[in-house]
Amino acid sequence: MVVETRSQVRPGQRPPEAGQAARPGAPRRPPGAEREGEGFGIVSRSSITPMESVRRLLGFLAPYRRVVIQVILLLFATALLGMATPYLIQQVIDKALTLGNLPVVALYALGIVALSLTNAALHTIQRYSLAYSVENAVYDIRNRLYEWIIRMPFGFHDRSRTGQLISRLTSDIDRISRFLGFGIAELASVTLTFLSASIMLFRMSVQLGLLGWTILPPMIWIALRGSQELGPRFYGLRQQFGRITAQIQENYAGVRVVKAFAREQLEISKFRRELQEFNRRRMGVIKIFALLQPSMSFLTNLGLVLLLAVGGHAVLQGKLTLGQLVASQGYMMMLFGPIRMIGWLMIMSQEAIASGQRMFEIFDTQPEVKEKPDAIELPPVKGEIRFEHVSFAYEQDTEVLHDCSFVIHPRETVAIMGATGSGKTSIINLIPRFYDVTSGRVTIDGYDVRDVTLKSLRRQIGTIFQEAVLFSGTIAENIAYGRPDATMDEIIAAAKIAQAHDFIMSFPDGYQTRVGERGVTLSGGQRQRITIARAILLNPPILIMDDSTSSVDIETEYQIQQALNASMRNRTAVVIAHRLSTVKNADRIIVLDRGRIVEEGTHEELLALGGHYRRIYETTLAQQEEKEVA
Ligand code: DGT
Ligand code: MG
Repeated sequence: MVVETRSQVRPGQRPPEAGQAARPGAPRRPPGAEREGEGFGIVSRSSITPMESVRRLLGFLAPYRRVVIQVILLLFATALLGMATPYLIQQVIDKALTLGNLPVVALYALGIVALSLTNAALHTIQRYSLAYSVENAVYDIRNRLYEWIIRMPFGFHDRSRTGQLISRLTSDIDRISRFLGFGIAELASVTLTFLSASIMLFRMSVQLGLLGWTILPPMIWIALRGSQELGPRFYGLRQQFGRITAQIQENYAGVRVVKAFAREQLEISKFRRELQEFNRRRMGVIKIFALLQPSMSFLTNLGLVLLLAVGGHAVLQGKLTLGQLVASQGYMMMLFGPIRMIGWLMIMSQEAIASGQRMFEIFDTQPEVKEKPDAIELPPVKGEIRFEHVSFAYEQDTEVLHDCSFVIHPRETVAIMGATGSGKTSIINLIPRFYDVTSGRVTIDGYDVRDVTLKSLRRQIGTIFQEAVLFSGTIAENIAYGRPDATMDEIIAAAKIAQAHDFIMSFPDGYQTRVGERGVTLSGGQRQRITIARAILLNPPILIMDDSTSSVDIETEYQIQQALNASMRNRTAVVIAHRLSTVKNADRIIVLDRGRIVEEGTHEELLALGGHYRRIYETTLAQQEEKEVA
């Protein structure tokens, strides 16, 4: 399957944002913007064969096999019962109507009604059983998918626009569910009907059977041609629809930027163009339909006329009864009906198989960061972090850290400094093993982080990310995210250390104030203090913090600083520092330059050295000092 990689926002159309241009290839992107040529890194040409896809899709039905067998039996029963109606009509005409025997006519009529009722009842049970097993199977698929996505490591989520991935997979699952829930059963029923109607027709009259079969080839040809034409057109239509939704989503997310740069008109005309293209493609589909259905009807009617001519002739010659002629007409309709369906079913099956290929491809992706089968529990640590000749690359051949070695002692506070893009975030990402080193090793209390279970490792490391992420829920729930069992007292204690208690209490609902979607809007500084409280509540022996540069007022900055100082006490702390106050508080400073450690020491030592640190100090930190004094 082809993966759409066309960027929705072309470089020239991106409104220039401060700082964005300064860092080509930087990982942070404006909301909604996609790097040119970026895909999911998966499924360009599937390694999963269509057969395997079908086999594995059916595998999802395996737990419900008893119901599935019931469905198959019911399918047989209904197909066979369906064959009885024309036969009964034949009997009623030949044995009763032509002889004027009304009571027998009534008897047959009752028989036909009873048969239809039975058939309808069996159909209902069959539909319901099928839906039961398929809905359960699809439930299993969705669950597995969610679990899989949430368990995938950072690297995967960096590569894929997760939102798009999920929406793509949702539509794949829809297609799979339609195929399992309707397609397969219909395919089976159509085939059964076709075969038994053929047999019945030939039994009525070989001549009429042959006649029916001569109409079949052109019908099948039209059906298959139609599905060949429609398949790619449908695909194109969906792609275009995806483009439209993506644009709506992006403009919605970036509506402030659109307005700020007065680009409304441009966005509107862009949207109009996409919509026109959508309409054009829709008309293409409708055109095929407009040709397809009338030609099918024409062939069906042609078949009927021929049947009347040939069959009527036979009746007049006494070779065929009137009842047999009428029944033959019924069987011929049953013969043609499936052909009209077959094109549809082909498209549906092909799509579902392709969706299955895509889905299984994803399920088969091996995560880069994987627990060893014999990983041990990391015992409670003192908090010594050691980097030994660590090199690291997000993508092959572009190393962002080169041969980094350093030791952070238990309870030490170390600040990492360096220009933007120098690799600060990358360094601390390696400690909780969000990524794996390319060479060298990272150890905690002597344990290689790759030898221990991820859970036992991450439980002992409190992480405060560069971006403060809060979930929909109350403030209390957000603070207790890592420890849902925490008591209210513990939550409040953590919030106090993080300097968050006072502003939380200023809300009418206090700790029960809802944040996130449809909740109160918090300022950057407030959000950050909540995430600090979240990390403190874990009471981890190691705390790592990616302090954001977000400019806050002096008062907030002071409070965040207090929060940090308090939270770093009594544990190993690694802080990416942008503020002089943080740097001065650190026991030691590590200076990074383009992925290399260039200097290491205390504030005074590094100033005296007169190298990188001194330059950073003179250009940025000293100004902060002036601001603080002022
Ligand atoms: P900051 O936060 O702007 O002050 O910069 P740092 O020092 O935290 O830089 P960092 O570690 O985010 O980036 C170091 C280099 O690695 C930079 O050239 C961009 C690149 N990089 C960062 N994240 C990713 C990623 O997810 N994928 C790829 N391919 N490259 C990345
Ligand atoms: Mg960073």
